Amino acid sequence: MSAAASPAASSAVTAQHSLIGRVGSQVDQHVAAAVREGLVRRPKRLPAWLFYDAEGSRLFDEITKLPEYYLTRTERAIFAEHGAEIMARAAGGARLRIAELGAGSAEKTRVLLRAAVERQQRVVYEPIDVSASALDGACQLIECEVPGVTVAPRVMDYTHGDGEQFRLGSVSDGERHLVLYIGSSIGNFEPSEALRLLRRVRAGLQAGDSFLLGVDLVKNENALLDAYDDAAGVTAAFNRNILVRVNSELDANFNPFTFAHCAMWNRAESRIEMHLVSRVAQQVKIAALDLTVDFACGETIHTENSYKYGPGEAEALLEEAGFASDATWTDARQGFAVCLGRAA
Ligand code: AVJ
Repeated sequence: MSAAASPAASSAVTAQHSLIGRVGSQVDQHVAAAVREGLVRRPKRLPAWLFYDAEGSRLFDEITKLPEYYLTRTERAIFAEHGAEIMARAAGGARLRIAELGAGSAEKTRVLLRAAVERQQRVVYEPIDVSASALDGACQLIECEVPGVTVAPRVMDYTHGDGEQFRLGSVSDGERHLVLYIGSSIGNFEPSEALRLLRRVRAGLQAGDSFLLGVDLVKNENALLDAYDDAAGVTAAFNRNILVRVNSELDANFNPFTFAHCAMWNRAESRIEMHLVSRVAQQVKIAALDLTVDFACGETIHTENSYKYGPGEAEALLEEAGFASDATWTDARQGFAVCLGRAA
């Protein structure tokens, strides 16, 4: 269809496409609403959770192995070195049940679970995720790979609402919960949202329970930028994959290569921002939304914030959320911090 087609003809085509889109495959209304809301506003944005379809999750896993992406390996090294001490402090003489916000497919969760098994022979591990599918598979693997672990997955939305949603199962006498929120996942939240999330978690815990938070630290700007703009282009592919996903799920016609991957350090907000910058003036049709989106040359879609914490900031956040800051572990280069908060 040519760009010069009449408005009437073009909207007829749009309507037909949207019909095919709805009949042929189901449109996820949560995705549809987020894309519409994000692309009609100025500046345009798309929420970072949209990255994680199957291909996006695969690309993220690839990112964690890149030489520039120090976060995962640094946190894993902290767990490997201090796992026993982390467990001892969290347990305080009791037995631990370990919950994790976000499905723990990651190898670094296993490092902590091994440290727990070492201490108490058996441990119940409760991965918590908004999506049941994220909890399948990967979590069950942990039972096989770390003998002594029993996996009890729970579907819960801990990112929204008044906190009523976040309730851990009650523990027996002599047991305490340790909730993990690791991997710098908190970095995607604005400071006010991060505080709300931690307060919600705190409200679901009992005195004596604890919370382990992994945060990325402010550091040399080039090291930060490299981690989000790697030489192999994996992060660029991860960023563009959000457009590929919109194409397939909402029957859109983005050409991902007309958008440049851009990572920048926003010093004032202490965050890395990822954007997709339109290289040309263009129009994109999103058939399932019956929406046409105009892009000026150089216009961006803001796809992610990744907040970096300064010294003492994560501890202050824990305290503000109602935890007593118990201990912090970092690597020798102060690249990443793991903070333990206790529900007093
Ligand atoms: C999964 C949110 C921790 O912010 O570093 C990696 C996501 N984005 N590269 C991060 C991400 C680009 C990651 N988190």
